[in-house]
Amino acid sequence: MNFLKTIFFVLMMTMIFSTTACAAPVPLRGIVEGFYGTPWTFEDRADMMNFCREHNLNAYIYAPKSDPYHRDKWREPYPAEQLAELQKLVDVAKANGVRFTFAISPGLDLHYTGNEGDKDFDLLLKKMEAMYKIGVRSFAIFFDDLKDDKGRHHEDGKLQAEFLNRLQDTFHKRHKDIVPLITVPTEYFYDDMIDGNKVKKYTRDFAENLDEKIVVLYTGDGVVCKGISDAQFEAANKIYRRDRGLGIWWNYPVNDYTLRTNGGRNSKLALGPIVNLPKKHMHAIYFNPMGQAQMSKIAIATGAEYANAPEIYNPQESWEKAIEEQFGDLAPAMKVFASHSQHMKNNWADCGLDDAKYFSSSANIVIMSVNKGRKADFTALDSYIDEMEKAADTLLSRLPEKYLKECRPQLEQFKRIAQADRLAVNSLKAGKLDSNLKTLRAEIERHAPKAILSELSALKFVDDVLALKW
Ligand code: 14T
Repeated sequence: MNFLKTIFFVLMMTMIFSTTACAAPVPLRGIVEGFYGTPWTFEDRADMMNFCREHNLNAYIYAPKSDPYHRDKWREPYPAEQLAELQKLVDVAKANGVRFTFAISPGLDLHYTGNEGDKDFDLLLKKMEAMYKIGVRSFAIFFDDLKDDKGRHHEDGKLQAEFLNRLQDTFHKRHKDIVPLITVPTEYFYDDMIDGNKVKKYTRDFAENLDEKIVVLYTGDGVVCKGISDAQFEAANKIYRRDRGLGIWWNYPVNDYTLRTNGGRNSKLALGPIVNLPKKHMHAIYFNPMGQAQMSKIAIATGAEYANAPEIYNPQESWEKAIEEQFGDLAPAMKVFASHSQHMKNNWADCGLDDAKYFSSSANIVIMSVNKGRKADFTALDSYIDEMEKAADTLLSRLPEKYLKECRPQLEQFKRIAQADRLAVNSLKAGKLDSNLKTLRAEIERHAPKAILSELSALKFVDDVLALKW
C-alpha cells in the first residue's frame, strides 16, 4: 500500500511541476519608459507603479529619450529638484514591489578609451553613485539609436562590451547589493545583427566580449515588428549565446513614430492586445508604452497576463478583460473604439492585430458586390456604423477627463469616420455619390496629423467608395 502511495505521490508531483513549469512567469516583467517625446509625469509614473503591482509586473526602467540627463546631457548631474522627485519615485516603486532600473544612454558622445575614456567612465560612475544614494539598485546602459542619416553607425562592439564589464565590476565592488546591468546594443534588432547569413562584426564583438551576467535586450527581427516566434527568438539567442538568454524590449504600445507634424501629438493610439510573442522561456520582457500613459494600460494589462503565463495567454480574452476592468460600464463603447486602433503600421513598422477586421471583411464584400453589379447586403455594415457613432458619442460625453485628455482628437476623428462611412453606405444604396462625402473626407484629412485610426478598415472603406466609378 505504501508503495502505491509513493507511486501516486510521485506521479502527482510530476504533473503539478510540469504544468507550473509551463505557466512560470517571466522573471523580469514590466515597463521600459523608453519612448521619444514628452516623458510621463511623476503622477503618471507613480500611478503606473501601482498598476504594475495590481497586474503582477515587477520591473520598470527609467529611460525617457527626452530627459536631457538620461541621454543628450548624460554627463551632467540631476538638479536637486529632479533628483528629489526621482527619489520619491524609487520609493513608490519599492512600496509596490517593482524593481526600479535607472538607465543612461551615453552613446551619442561617449569615449571608451584613453584619458577621455577614463574621464567618461568616472562621470558615469558618479551619475550612478548619485542614483545609488537615492535608493536605486539596478542600472542600465543603452546604446540604441546611434545611427547617422544614412543608417550607419560607427560603434565598436568590443570596446562597448569591455566598457560595460568594467563598469559592472567596479560598481559591484563598491556596492554588493546591486543587481546585474541591463543593456541594449547598437544593433538591437535581429535583422540589423546579420548581413546575409553572417553575424555582423559589431554584434559578434559585443556578444563575445560582454560579461555573462549583463542582461541584453533586443526588439525582435525589426524595431517594431509583427511578433517573435519561438524559432526567431532561438535564432537571436544563438547569436548572443547567453546563459539566461536575451530579454525582450517590446515596442508596443509605443507610438512615438506616428508623429505626423512637428509639435503635434502622436497621432495613432495602440489600444490592442500584445500578440505573437514567444511561448518559450525568457529572462526578461519590458513593454515600451505610449506617451499617453492611461491609454497605454489596455495593452500593458494584456502584456502582464502574457508575461505571467506565456503558455496559456489568450490575447482576445485578455484584451476584453482589460477593458472591462479599466472602463466598467463604458467597456462596450471602448471595445468598439479600441478595435479600430490596434494596428501600428507604416513603411517600416508593423505591429498589432488588424484594425476592426469585422468591419473590413463586411466592407470588402459590399465593395466586391457593387463592383460585380450585384445587389449588396448592407445589414452588417449599417449596424457596425451605428455602433461606432454611439460609441464615439458615449465616450466623448462620459469618459473621465484623465482619459479624454489623451484620446479626444482620436475620438472626434472616430466619429467623423463613422459619419463618412454612413454617407458612403447611403451613396451606395442610392446609386449616387453624396457630395458631402468628399467634404467630410477632406475634413478627416485635415485632422489626420493629430488623429489616425482604422486607416486600413473603416477609413479605407470611405476611400474605396470614393474611388468607384460614379
Ligand atoms: F532601444 C531600443 F530597443 C529601441 O526600441 N529604441 C528606440 C525607442 O526609444 C523608440 O521608442 C522605439 C519606437 O520608435 O524605437 C527605437 O527608436 C527608433 C528606431 C528607429 F528605427 C526610432 C525611429 C526609428 F526609425
